[in-house]
Amino acid sequence: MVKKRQLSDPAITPAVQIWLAEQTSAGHSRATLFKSLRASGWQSAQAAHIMSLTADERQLFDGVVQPCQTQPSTRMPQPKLIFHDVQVDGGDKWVRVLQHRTAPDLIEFEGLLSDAECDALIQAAQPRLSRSLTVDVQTGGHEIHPDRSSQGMFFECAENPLIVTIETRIARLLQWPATHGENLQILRYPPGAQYLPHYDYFDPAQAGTVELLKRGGQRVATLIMYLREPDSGGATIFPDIDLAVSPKRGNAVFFSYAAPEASTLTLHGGEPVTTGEKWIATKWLRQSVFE
Ligand code: PD2
Ligand code: ZN
Repeated sequence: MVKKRQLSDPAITPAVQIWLAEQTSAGHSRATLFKSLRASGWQSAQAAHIMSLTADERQLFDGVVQPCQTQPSTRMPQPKLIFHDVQVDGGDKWVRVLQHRTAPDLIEFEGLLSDAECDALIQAAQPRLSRSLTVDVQTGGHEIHPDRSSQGMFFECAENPLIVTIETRIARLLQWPATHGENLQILRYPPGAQYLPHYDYFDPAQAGTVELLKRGGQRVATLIMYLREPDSGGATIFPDIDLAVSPKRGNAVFFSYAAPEASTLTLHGGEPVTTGEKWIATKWLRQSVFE
């Protein structure tokens, strides 16, 4: 019979913590790690505690709910603003809030990423760039589209320690599990490149949406992080609320949409870069586990 371990068991630290960090860096999913802990004798609540899982994740990894259940979540990604909206806990650092709006829920952050992190992301992405695709709303697949003239790539989930660090910080900052998001995307906009105004959620009226929702449900929020600022142009604009966010290196803009509707006022676009190059990283958050 498998020995039941206690939360106070000294084996939890540091050995388990080191094992967890190594397995995460090796790219194993949180679900896989949870199952390994369970197989080696940890109770579900203990394994969830060790991995800091949310109640939803624990249920999902325990098989109580199915990954593709698409009932809308009542929770939303939502940074916990403290000290009168001045900063947010990112786990390994505090991140300053430059502005906070409520219709839509939108926050502009300062210094979410360090200069070294921005450079490392650009350097790792550069050799892997190709012309950015947009979602084909008819089929749920992807296509080249004139509305989007940037180049981009996706990192693998937890593909290296830098990605793990950034994903972990984002999860803490937005209070949303790292499992409930698409892989980090990098985009490069040379002069003239832009992203015409659009919504990031999948339009329920389009035929391809059923297919897209099978992987993690709807998108519920977007985090755009600026890695390199162009010399001119390239602001992220929100036409419905008359807002333009400057693409300042290390900063980020977060906005959420509780329903896939234009009434969320989350229409947004990337203005053409006029001189220099703009680089961003985008994280799209989903209702449930994206696998
Ligand atoms: O680069 C931007 O400013 C931008 C604008 C609109 C990025 C996205 N959307 C996106 O990545 O969804
Ligand atoms: Zn967008």
